[in-house]
Amino acid sequence: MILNTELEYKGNLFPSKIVFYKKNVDTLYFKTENNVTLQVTVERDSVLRFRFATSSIFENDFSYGITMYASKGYNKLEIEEDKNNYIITTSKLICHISKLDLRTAIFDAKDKTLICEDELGFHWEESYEFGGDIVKMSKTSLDGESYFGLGDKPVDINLKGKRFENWATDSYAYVRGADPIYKAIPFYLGLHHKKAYGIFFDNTFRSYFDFCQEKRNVTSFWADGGEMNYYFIYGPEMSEVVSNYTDLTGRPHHIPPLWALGFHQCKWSYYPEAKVKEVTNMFRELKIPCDAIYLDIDYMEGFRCFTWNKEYFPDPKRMVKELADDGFKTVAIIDPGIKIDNEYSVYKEALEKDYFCKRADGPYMKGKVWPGECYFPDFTKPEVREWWADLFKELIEDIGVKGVWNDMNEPAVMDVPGKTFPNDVRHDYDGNPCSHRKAHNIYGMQMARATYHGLKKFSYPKRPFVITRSAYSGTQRYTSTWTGDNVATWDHLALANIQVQRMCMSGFSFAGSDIGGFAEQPNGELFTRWVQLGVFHPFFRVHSSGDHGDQEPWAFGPTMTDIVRKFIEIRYQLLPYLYTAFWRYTEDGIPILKSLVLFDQHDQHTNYRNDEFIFGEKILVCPILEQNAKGRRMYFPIGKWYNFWDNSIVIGGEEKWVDADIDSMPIFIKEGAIIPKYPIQQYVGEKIIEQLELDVYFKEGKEVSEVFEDAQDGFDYKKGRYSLRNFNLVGKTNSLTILQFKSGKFITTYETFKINIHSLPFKIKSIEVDNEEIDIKMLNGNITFVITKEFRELHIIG
Ligand code: MIG
Repeated sequence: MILNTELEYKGNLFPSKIVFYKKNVDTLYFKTENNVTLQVTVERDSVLRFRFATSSIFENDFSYGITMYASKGYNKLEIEEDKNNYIITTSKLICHISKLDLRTAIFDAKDKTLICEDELGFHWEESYEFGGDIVKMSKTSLDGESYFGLGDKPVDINLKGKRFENWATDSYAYVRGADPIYKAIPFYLGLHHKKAYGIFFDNTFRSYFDFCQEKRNVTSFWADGGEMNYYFIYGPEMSEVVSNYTDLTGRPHHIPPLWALGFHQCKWSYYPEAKVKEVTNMFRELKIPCDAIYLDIDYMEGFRCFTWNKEYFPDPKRMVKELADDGFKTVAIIDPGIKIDNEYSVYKEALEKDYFCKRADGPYMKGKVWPGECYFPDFTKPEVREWWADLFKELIEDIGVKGVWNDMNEPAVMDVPGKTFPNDVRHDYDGNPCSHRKAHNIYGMQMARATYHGLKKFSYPKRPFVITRSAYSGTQRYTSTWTGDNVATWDHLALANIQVQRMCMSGFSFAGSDIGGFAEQPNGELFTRWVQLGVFHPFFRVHSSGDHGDQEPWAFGPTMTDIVRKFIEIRYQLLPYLYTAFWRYTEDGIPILKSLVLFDQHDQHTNYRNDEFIFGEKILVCPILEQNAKGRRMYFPIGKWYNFWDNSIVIGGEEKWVDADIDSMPIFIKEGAIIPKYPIQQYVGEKIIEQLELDVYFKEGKEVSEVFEDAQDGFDYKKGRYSLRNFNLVGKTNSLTILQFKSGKFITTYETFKINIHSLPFKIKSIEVDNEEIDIKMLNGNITFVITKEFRELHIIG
């Protein structure tokens, strides 16, 4: 063993002065005297990519994070030089590259303000043990700068003052501040002087981010290997940064089937079949809406993936059909570990075809998981992913399972240090062979990707539904996700709120938490408060580990059951609203939940808020996070808000007390909003929608709302078979006008809108629909009437 490597240790190394410069269309190369090359690619006017090679030899340019659909192209590209710098100008950015040492400074092209500047900039340390470099970058933290994003970190929204690590880790019962947990999303946003930018460090090795923890005014990031390869993404709006980031790393390939936005009930585990039926029957009996029921690991034969325990589930196909007839979609778990068992066909086939991961010297990567000793498919090999996808044929096509849940894909291994594969495990990495050091953070993503392709193939013509626990940037293209094994505590409720918001601003909106807590048991109050929050999470699932008591909506007595039902019903009413937000997210990458800072970065008060968020575009929500609370203080963003429960108006821009006993929670609607609602259904598709309700909230001024609908599943919407309605509301002191613009070829099942006007500042004299006067009926100060869905202009005159 080499005990002293000091001779090899050269410390931090830095680029020296530029001696050569070359431009090739959109890419510039700067080479230094000490043989470092910086490659700058102008991806778009607002997106620059920086790559450094310390011996001027770049790696094969391959990324799992970047989507092939990322847009390219810019309107302007000028290169100049002055005494000290090369200067790159696009229509959005000016980037200085120092001739002395490759340090960069980026400015807003419009007003020339400094957005982001290198402190030491790029530097590196040679890695004696593994070869290659430990690559490092440091940036100056500007005056009043705050930091956000970074995927799933269970800490306050604003990351300033903290250091993080990205290394996907199984984290049973993690605590506040635990780091790293299940996901590795090396993307952050910086915000200062009301302008925001983002940095995506596309390096899959273990990476680190320090936001002014080590040094008060320095932010840095580094990785154990690979290249310093990062994208600078300009806003200046935070939502534009996220949208540009998801343009690079991708948006979901399609909107989820509508049922996937309903309520999901899960537990580790519901078995045998009679238990599953008991649970689903109870939902229907108690009239609590529910769309999905989950089968955790015990449905399998000795935890062998793609098998069934025939004692517990003698006829899965029949059961799944019966559940489907009752409106339940069955979702089944599939883990990566394949049991070593010569009688097991999946194992035998993978062994024969050489699909399992191996150690450096040749043995298979053997690890203990639920089935006992296992081998693990190398999902980083295209052929293995195809094989894996095909394994779903029976489960999906024959048995009729509608969704698959990928767990343990960090990958998790039991009873070993580090809880995962050793570093020396080899991976194909799509033809770029490497060790687990490089493949670890994308292993789960590639498993979810292969699963997604299997489901896509065998669910056709319906849309696939997948959930994953581990993820790297870009995983949002294939799957939904949850925040892993949380705990039934009030603090975890607060964390769930933050974690899901942060996932949304990290480009991954289809996220939720284990409602009620996975470990330990909530009391009825905590469970109910958690369901209330879950109503406003993109992924809405109750899950818990079996050994801590029951966590079904009825497990906490009739009072809580009634409240929980009432809130799940709100979710079902809001389905067209949420579906529209999903469609916006898949189209433009606009986060489905907007933390207040993302909603209004110009209002300084929002920069350190954690609890309040905007659901979709128009609904302000603030969960109750304390026991015995009868309400709470919350910050209202600037603007006017209607209390969802009583239509009272709140003027934003300050903190206020809001009453919210256990049967209520703070929900507010942005003035001018038009909120589409479906009738309450026990599951998606239970009823044919015969009328769309539109809740209209008056505003003096203008506001645009939209509602997107289609067949609720399938791919026809991509061919234009959707219905998009834009509502332009204009309110004046004595009138309210709504203009409707419709596009798309889908014909909705309903013919009429039920319009509910929530408070008007004037008395109605008449209502005209396309210039024809209609009769009106007054209901407790609210005005409700029915009009044709084809209306073009609704005019309410005071
Ligand atoms: O080692 O499948 O996070 O949701 O219920 C535990 C059993 C394995 C961890 C998941 C959890 C799931 C559980 N799994």
